[in-house]
Amino acid sequence: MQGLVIKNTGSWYTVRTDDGRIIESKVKGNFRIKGIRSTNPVAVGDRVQITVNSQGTAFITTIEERRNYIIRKAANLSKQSHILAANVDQAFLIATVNYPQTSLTFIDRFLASAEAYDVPVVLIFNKCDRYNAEELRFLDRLTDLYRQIGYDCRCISAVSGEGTNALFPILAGKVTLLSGNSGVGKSTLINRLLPEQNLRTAEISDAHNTGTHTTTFSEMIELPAGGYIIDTPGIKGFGTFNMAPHEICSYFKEIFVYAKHCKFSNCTHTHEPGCAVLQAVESHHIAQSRYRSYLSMLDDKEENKYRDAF
Ligand SMILES: Nc1nc2c(ncn2[C@@H]2O[C@H](COP(=O)(O)OP(=O)(O)O)[C@@H](O)[C@H]2O)c(=O)[nH]1
Ligand SMILES: [Mg+2]
Ligand SMILES: [Zn+2]
Repeated sequence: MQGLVIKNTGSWYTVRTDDGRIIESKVKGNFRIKGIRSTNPVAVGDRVQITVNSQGTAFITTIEERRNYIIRKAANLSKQSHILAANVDQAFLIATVNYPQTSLTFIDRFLASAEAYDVPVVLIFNKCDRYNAEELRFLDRLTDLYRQIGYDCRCISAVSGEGTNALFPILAGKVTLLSGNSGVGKSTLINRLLPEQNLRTAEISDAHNTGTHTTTFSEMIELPAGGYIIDTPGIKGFGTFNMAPHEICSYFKEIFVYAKHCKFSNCTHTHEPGCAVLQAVESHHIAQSRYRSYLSMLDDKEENKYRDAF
C-alpha cells in the first residue's frame, strides 16, 4: 500500500494512505539512502510503501526517490544530518523589515538554495501593520528589488489579516514549506489561515521555544482545499548544498544573466578583468546586497575547501 508520511514523532511515522486512511508506521530494517547520513531514514513528505500488520499498524518497506529534501545538521560533529521534510512543491519565506529585521543575506541564501533545488519561493513580508513611513519605504525598495529579479512578493499582516486571503490560491493542492527566522510570525500566519489549528500550533511553538535542539517533531498541516503546510523552524535552506563555487552564481538569477558575458568562462566575479558582473554591480544593474550575498556564499565554499584539506 502506498502513502504519504505526514508526521514523525520519534520512531513512529504517521502515514496517510492513498485511500485516505491514517496508519501509524515504523521503519522495517535498515534503510540506507545514498549520499545522506541522517539520523532519520524517513521524513515528513516522503512517499512510502507500507505493509499493514494484524495490530493495525504498519511497516514502511520502501521510500520513493525524493524530488528534494530539507536537511538540518545534527547538533554534534558526527557529520550526520536530520531530514526535516521531503518533496516540497514550494516555499513561503516569511521575512520582516523590522521586529525582527530579516537580513538580506539570509533571504538571498535561502533563495539561492531553493533555486538549486528548483523550489519556487514566494517572499512574504509580514507585520506590515507595524511599519512606520521609513520602514515602509524600505519595504517598497525590497519588493521592487525581488520582483525585478522575478520573485513573487507579498506584503501581509498575519495579525490584521491584510493580504492573507490572497495566499489561499497559491497554497491550494501544494506542499508548502513555511520558513523564516524565529519571531517573524509563522505560527501566527498558520493560525490566521487555519483558525481550527490554533491550539496545536501553539503547542508546537511552545515545544520549540524550550530550546531543545533534539526535538525531531515535524508535521504537515492539511489544508481544507487540499495541500499541506510544513512548519519547521530553523531552516536555513535546502539540500546538502554540495555545490561547486562556479555553480553558486547560477542560483542568483540576475547575476547569472551577466555572468554569461564575462571575459573568462571560469570567472569568479571577484577581481577578474572583463568581468561583466562587476561592471553590472558598478552600474547598479545588480544590487549591492545581492552581490554581497553571492560573495558570502563563495566565502563559505573557500572555507570548506580549507577545512576539508585537513
Ligand atoms: N504587529 C504584528 N505582529 C505580529 C504579526 N505576526 C506575528 N506577530 C507577532 O510576532 C510575534 C512572533 O510571532 P510567531 O507567530 O510566534 O513567530 P514565529 O516564531 O515565526 O512562529 C508574536 O508576538 C506575534 O503576535 C503581524 O502581522 N503584525
Ligand atoms: Mg512558531
Ligand atoms: Zn565575472
